[in-house]
Amino acid sequence: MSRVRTGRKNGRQAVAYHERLTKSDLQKVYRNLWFARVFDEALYDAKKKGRLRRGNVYGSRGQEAIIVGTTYPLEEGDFVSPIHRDMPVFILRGMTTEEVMCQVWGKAEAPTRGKDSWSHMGDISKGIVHSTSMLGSTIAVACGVLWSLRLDGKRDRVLVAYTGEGATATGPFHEGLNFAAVHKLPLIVVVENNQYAYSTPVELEVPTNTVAERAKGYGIPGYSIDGNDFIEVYNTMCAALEHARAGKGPVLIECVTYRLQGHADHDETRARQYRPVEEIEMWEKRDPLPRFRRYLLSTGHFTESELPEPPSDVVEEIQHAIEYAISRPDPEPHTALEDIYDESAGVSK
Ligand SMILES: Cc1ncc(C[n+]2csc(CCOP(=O)(O)OP(=O)(O)O)c2C)c(N)n1
Repeated sequence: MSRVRTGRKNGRQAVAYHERLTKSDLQKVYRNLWFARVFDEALYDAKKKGRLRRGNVYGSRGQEAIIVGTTYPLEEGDFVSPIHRDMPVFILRGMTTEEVMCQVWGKAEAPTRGKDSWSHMGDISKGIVHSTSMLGSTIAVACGVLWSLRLDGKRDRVLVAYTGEGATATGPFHEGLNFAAVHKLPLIVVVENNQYAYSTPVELEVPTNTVAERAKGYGIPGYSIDGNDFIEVYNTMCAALEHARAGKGPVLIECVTYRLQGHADHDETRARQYRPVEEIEMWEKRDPLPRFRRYLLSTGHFTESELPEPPSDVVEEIQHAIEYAISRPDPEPHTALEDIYDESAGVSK
């Protein structure tokens, strides 16, 4: 059985930033959590029914509290660098649901105009850094973005770089974090420790007790927290943002979680080959969505009927965007060689 770890806060008591969230904030958070869940379910369903024939679906089921808890406290002008399991981050940071669905379906009007699919896109005007295929290099690219912002005098812009625990075992992750720490760049590394890098369990990727301990080598704060608890993710993120904006350098947040399905749609884990059934069942009980709903009900400010599962407008928005994407034209073959080189940068074909 894999070494399943529950969140630990490294002995620090987080500040209760969540107490400043209004009822309307909490309602938005609830909606965003469901948005991520329905987004995931709708794409798996489309793939299964043969409506989506290109690429793979890499889901975030079980990891929604990380997606929402790390994006909710961000400000305009902040940057994110999502990876394959963070598709809702693109939308929560300003891309439209239609744009993202066009990317998934490889359509002509998609951000990469059909040249790539899934998360291999970005929009720097919205602070969304194009995700790199080579895992771990996200951190090195993030350093480049932050260095360029520093040269432009924009020192208070924070970049949140997402990564899996498996990717923390790559070279560029360590080189990037070292550079960020030496130069005190405002980088927040969110490690989504979902216990497996495809089928490789965390203990074969990380020799320390927690991923957060890796931060010690760079002299930066490292937190190991419960990634299935929105409140804990939100509070830790707010503290990290204060640290980074104050010019004190990077922070590493290990969000301990579990992906409640296979690595992608092509990994059904049908035979439960590499994950014990009891382990899956234990994590299903920690599902972040019912957990946040229970929290809202316990505050006494919400009634059952105010918290539908899922909210109908979420389902409508996602279904509408899928139908829109399917109805849009594919790219023309002659566009395949367009936008390959940035000729303004003096690179010739
Ligand atoms: C350097 C590199 N090696 C291998 C791959 C293929 N690959 C894509 S996702 C993945 C699993 C990554 O695991 P982890 O970093 O823990 O993230 P998770 O998928 O669990 O969210 C692998 C091996 C890759 N994209 N880049």
